[in-house]
Amino acid sequence: MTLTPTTSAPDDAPWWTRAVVYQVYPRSFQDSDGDGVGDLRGILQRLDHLSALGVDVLWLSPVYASPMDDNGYDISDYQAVDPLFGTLEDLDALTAALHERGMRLVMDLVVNHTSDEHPWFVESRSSPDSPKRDWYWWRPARRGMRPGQPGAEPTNWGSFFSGPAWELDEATGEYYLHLFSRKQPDLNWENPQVREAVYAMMRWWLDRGVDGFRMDVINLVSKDVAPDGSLPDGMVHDGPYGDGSPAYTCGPRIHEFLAEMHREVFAGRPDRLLTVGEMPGVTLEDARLFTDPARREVDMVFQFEHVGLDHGPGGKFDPRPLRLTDLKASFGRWQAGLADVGWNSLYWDNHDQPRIVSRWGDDGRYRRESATALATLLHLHRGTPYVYQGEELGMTNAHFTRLDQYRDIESLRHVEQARALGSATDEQLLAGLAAMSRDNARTPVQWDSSAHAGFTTGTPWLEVPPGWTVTAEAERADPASVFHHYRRLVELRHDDPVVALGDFTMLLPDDEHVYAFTRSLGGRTLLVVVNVGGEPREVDPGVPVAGEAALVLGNYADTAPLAAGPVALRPWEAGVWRL
Ligand code: ISL
Repeated sequence: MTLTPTTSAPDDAPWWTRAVVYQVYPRSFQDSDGDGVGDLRGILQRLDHLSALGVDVLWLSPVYASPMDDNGYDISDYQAVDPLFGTLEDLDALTAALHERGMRLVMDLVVNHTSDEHPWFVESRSSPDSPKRDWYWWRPARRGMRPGQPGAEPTNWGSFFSGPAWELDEATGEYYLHLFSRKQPDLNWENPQVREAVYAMMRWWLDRGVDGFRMDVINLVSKDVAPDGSLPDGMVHDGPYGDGSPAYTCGPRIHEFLAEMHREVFAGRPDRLLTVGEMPGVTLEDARLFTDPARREVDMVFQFEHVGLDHGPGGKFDPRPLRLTDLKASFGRWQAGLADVGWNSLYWDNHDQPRIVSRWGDDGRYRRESATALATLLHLHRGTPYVYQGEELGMTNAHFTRLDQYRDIESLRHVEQARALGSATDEQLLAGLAAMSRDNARTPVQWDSSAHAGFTTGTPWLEVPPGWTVTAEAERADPASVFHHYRRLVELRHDDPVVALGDFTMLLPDDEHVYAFTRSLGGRTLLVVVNVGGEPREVDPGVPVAGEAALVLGNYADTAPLAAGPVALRPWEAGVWRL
């Protein structure tokens, strides 16, 4: 694969091209007051950990006032901190402490929907004549049907969390749209007052000192709320619902809205800010438009192609093994597609995805090797890497054995729906959740070997995985650990412009076991070779090596310099060499 050479010179590239972002899911990071839920003061106590890792930005999942139907992604007051997490003063203290350490704070922006307890929605629902009625999507029952009659929903769309995407409001006899839970009504972005209210709130946060936003499902805000969705063979969402996604994924006015948001919120502000749009279903073509600096929409997007590669015919809870060649084809296409215009985000884990070491690595015998191999693979791509709390420790999935251990709304609704439809046995449900539930990433961060892994002195809201052994304390004490490997990857990106900005060339695209590529900039080239499996392998990456190539980074203590010819790799061995 030949790529267009990179035009950006290292010196004028934006700061975030050489930055690494660390995501904190506050509920599970560190509890400071013994109520079993993590909080802002807990984060403040652990900033040394972030400094030791060397990350540049903290992305904080929502801490706003919320009924917590979806752990804070259902917001009832955008300008208040939920008491569960602390106070606005605690947040200011966190911002200041991060700035003192040379880090930035990126807040989560959840404006596709609010909580149904947000005053905007309370007012909207109060009457069809409410001045805020049009701030949300209200529709009468389907023509010729009675409100509440099965199938009378205005469209046949399913919600992301099982069940229909419409909820009947008995009082007014109309339905409101909720792409997520019924407690997360969708805002109507067609209404300019809604957009202005959102922009004003964003400016308020920036004025307060935060450094940008991760924008939750921001590509869903422009919608064509009319057509029924096609009924898929496989279930996109559980149950007999149509797929509405063509009507709300990157809808008709999405680029206009994001350009407007940029003008109204970000224009003229210092370029220390960072914006990243979370965009399920975004295509590469659209991502180029969203991240083209000349268009001034967002700096980068989270795309979902690679994390969908192991979804089976029955959807995400019916996973299949990853084919490495599929991952190469996908990542390779995104690297090439955003080489001349735009920018990638790189991630394995977040609060919605299972843990990478359990998903595509080996969380038993080769936990350390596979976690570091997969980290090397990802971090040496071109783009801004995101590390999710605990990923840098090689934390594993939850390994729950009972359905009653789960807390996540998506998992619980999925179980409820499957039981109602009789579409899966409890054993099948348990297997699906064990592999894919969002709770896999949400178990408490394992700090030390004390009770509940040092996360809380109380009872954690979600159990620490039974049989857990990994701890931050042990990881930080061991120079060969997953933690120190992540630290070295961060350092390498800071220090070497080839890692930040070099061109990407995929090698061995048809090999099912070894992932290999080069990065080149200004005549300097790095070769990356990763054995993605527990068997030893020998491959010839097919790039000329004159004499010996020095090792830049390996995940075995004695990974050797590289000579011409085949490379012998031990289980999950990963190496970066300078050619
Ligand atoms: O995790 C998912 C279900 O498989 C995704 O579809 C997820 O819902 C989607 O990525 C959007 O995620 C974001 O918005 C949701 C919230 O529940 C997620 O936690 C958030 O990351 C609604 O706000």
